[in-house]
Amino acid sequence: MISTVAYHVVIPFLTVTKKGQLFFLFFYIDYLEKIINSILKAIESESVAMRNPFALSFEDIRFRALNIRRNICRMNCRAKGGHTGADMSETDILASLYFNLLRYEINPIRWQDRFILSKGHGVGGWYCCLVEAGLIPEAELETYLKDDSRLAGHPIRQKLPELVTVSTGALGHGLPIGVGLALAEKKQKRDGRVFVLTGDGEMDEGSNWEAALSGAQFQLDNLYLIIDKNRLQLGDFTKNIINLDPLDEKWRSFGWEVAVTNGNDPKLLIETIESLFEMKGKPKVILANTIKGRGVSFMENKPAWHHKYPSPEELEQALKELDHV
Ligand SMILES: Cc1ncc(C[n+]2csc(CCOP(=O)(O)OP(=O)(O)O)c2C)c(N)n1
Ligand SMILES: [Mg+2]
Repeated sequence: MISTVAYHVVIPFLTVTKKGQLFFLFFYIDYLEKIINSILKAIESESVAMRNPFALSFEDIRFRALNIRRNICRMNCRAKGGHTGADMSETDILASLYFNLLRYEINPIRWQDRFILSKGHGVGGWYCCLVEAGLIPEAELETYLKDDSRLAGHPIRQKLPELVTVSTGALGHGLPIGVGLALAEKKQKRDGRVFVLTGDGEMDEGSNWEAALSGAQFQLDNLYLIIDKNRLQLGDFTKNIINLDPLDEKWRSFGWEVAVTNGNDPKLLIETIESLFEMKGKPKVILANTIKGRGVSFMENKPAWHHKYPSPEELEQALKELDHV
């Protein structure tokens, strides 16, 4: 209001003098520039308003998750490697993100929201999800873990620059980077959301708790941490290594909005995350209760399946079970 009066009344008044005219011209150009910039910003923010390119129903997401699980088992058996238990644990979370929650465009790929797989060892599940979304050719899964393949044992940004936000594998880095990305969105007045997926054992890394402090300090309500809470880590149950519970109280005390849900049920997971979208002023953490090895009876809840691949006989059995889920 004050600047409007200045521009339209005071400065034109000064134009009665020669110096005043120059002064007026200078400020009027500045004024016009501000208006044009604000219009450009409005157009820009309008043009990045994206949707999920699939927006699938819960039933369809479950179907996609089954395909992903089948591909994980086939791929790990063929490659004689991979973290099968970790891959199968996170599958429903990834399917819910890529087929419903994340806002992005395909052909060409453009992201409004960002995803970081902080539990980088679960990359096999992620590649299979990207195949399901048509973002990686299915035949390329045959190259998994081979020399020079784009599909390395942990996500490498240089190999898949359009798909991998940041290379991960050393646990405890995804959330701190997510804090930086979410803060950048705010500073640049964009409304992208940042989703970070970690394991529960990963919470042993102190860097997560520093990021928790910063996320709350900067009021990053565009930051969503999903913890794949399968109660297992590398060789044992998390409670036997470092007991994290009550994890919800810990996050609440750090100033985060906390939601607890079933991370193997796309309907509950999506509804829970959507209910957080309008909450302002705090970052959000979703404690997604999951089963490690989910979908195949002999893999479920077994520490040994953290970093184990199915034999051809086990693959046959696994595929039979996945046909009847
Ligand atoms: C900094 C660091 N320390 C140790 C490891 C080795 N490591 C790989 S996976 C894993 C266990 C992770 O457990 P969790 O976070 O619960 O993931 P899950 O596989 O259960 O989903 C460990 C310790 C690592 N990758 N990075
Ligand atoms: Mg775990």
